[in-house]
Amino acid sequence: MEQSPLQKARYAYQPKLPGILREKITSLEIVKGEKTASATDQQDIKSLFPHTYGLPRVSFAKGDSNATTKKINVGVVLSGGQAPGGHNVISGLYDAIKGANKDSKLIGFLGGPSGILNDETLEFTDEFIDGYRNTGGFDIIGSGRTKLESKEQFAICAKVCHKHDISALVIIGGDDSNTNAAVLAEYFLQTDAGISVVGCPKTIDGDLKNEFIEISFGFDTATKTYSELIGNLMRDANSSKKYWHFIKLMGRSASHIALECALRTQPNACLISEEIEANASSLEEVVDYLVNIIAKRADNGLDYGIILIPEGVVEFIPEVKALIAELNTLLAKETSAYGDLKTWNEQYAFVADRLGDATKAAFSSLPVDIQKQLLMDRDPHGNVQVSRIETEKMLIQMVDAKLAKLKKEGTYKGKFTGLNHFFGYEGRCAFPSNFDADYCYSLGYNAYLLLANDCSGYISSVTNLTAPANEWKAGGFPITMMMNMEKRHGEMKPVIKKALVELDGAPFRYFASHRDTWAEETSFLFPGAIQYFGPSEVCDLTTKTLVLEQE
Ligand code: FBP
Repeated sequence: MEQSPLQKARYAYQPKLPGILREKITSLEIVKGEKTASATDQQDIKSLFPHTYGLPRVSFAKGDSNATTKKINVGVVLSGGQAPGGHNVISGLYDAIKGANKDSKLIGFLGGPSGILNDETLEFTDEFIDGYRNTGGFDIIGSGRTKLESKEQFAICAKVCHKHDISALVIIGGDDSNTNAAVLAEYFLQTDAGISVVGCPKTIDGDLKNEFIEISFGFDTATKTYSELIGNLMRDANSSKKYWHFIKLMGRSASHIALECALRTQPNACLISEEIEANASSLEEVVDYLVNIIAKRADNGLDYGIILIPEGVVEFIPEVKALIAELNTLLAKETSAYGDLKTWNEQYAFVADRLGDATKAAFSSLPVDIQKQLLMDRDPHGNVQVSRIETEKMLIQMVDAKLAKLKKEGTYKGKFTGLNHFFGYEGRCAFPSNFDADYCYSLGYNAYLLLANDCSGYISSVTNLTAPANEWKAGGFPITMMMNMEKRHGEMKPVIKKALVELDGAPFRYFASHRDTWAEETSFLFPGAIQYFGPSEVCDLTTKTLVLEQE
C-alpha cells in the first residue's frame, strides 16, 4: 500500500523511554513501596476487592531478578474512543515482551472488548507492528464500546484466554474500562484463573488523571490538533474581520480540552462547564455572557471573534441537565410508544405532555433542531449522545436573537455573523505528537514489566512528564486506589473518580485571570501544526495544563 512521506518517517522514529526503562529489560527488578488505600469509601472498596485492595505502589530499579524472562502469552485490547498513541502502547508492549523472551507472544483482541467475548484475535509479528509504529488511530486491532462488567462475561474472558494460553491481559481504556479492568483482575484472582490484568490510561478527554496518572494519553495530540485549527480560524477572523466562530470541542463530561485549547490560543471566550455548574448559570445567563462580549467588541469596531464551547456544556446548565435526565427516563420507559410516532408534531406533543412544568418550559424554549437532537438515539447506557447535539448552532441562534433585540433597543450597533464548527473526530486519530509517541510507548513497555511481576489490578503509570523523558518515572499502582463509590443506574458502584476541571486549580485560575483581556482585545496565539522534527522546545513539550499543574 502507498504511504505518505511522514508515515514512512514516523515508522522510523524511536520513542524515548524513561531513564530506568533504558536499562536491559532482563535486568529490571520490581521495588515495592508503601501500601495504598482508596481516597474515600475505604471499607466498601476493600470488601469488594479483597485481593487487589491495599497493594503497594511499585517502581522498577536495576537488579538481577529474572521474573521478566519467563515465556508468556499476553492479550491486549483497545477500549472506547480513539486516542492518538494507542499504536505505540501496543508497540512498547510488544518490544518489551520480545525483549524479555523472543518466544513470548502478544495477541490482540479485535474490535474492542467484544473481541475477547467473540474470540476474535490476531498474533502480532515484527512486520505487522512495524507498519503501525508512531501512527494515529486504533486500526491496528480496532476498538469498541462493549463493557466487560458481568460475571458471565468474565467467565467467557477466562475461557478464551485459557484457549490461547494467555496469562496476562492489558486493557487500554478510559475511566470505565480501567474500573472494569480492576473488577476483572479481582475476579481472576478470586477464581484462580491465573490471568493478570493491567490497565493503561487512555482518553483524549483528559478526565482520567490524578497524582499518579498525570495525563491520559491522546489529550496532548488532540488538543494540539484542535489548537492548530483554532489558530487558523483566528488568522482567518483577523483577516476578514467579519465572522464570529463558535467552536465546539470534544470532551463529553469534563472541559479539559476546551480549557487547554483556550490556554494555547487565547480566544475571546471559552465556556467551562464545571464553572457553569458551580454558578448554576441558566442558559439565558450563558447567552448573555457571550452577547456582552460580542457587543463590547462591536463598540470597539471589532465584529469578529472566537468562542470555544465544551461538548458536554448542555449537561451542566441546570435546567437543561434536569430536562435531559427527565428525557432519558421518559424515552427508556416509553421506547416503543415513542418509536411508533411518525411526525415531529406527534413526537413533540408526546414528550411535552409528559414533562414537568419546569422541564417543559426549558424544552419549549430551545430551537427545534436542538429539541430533535435531544430526542435522538441514546447510547448503550440510555444517555444522550452529547457529541451529536449541535450546541454551537444553538448558541449562535440564541445570541443572534438577543443581539437583534438589543439592536432594536438601540444598545447594539454591530453586525453579527456566526459560523459554527465542531472539532472532535479530527483530533482523535492524528499522528501522535512526540510527547504522546514517547509517553504511550513507555506506558506499554512499563505495562509488560507490571505483568511480568504479577501486578494484577494495577494501572501503568509514567510520571514527572514535564521533565525530559529520561527523567520520567515508571511504575504502577493498584486501580482500587483511584476508586470511590458512586450511584450508577440507581446502584452504588465502585468506580474511578472522573477528574473534572478544578476551579481552584492552576490552569483554570490562569485562564480566569486573563479571560477578560482576551475577551475585549484580540490576543490570539497561533500554535501552528504539531512538529515532529526539530528543536525539543518546539517538538517535545506537553500541555499547558500539565505545565501549570506542576509549576
Ligand atoms: P473515550 O471516553 O472513550 O476516550 O471517548 C471520548 C470521546 O472522544 C468523547 O470526547 C466523545 O464524546 C465520544 O468519545 C464520542 O464517541 P463516539 O466515538 O462513540 O462517537
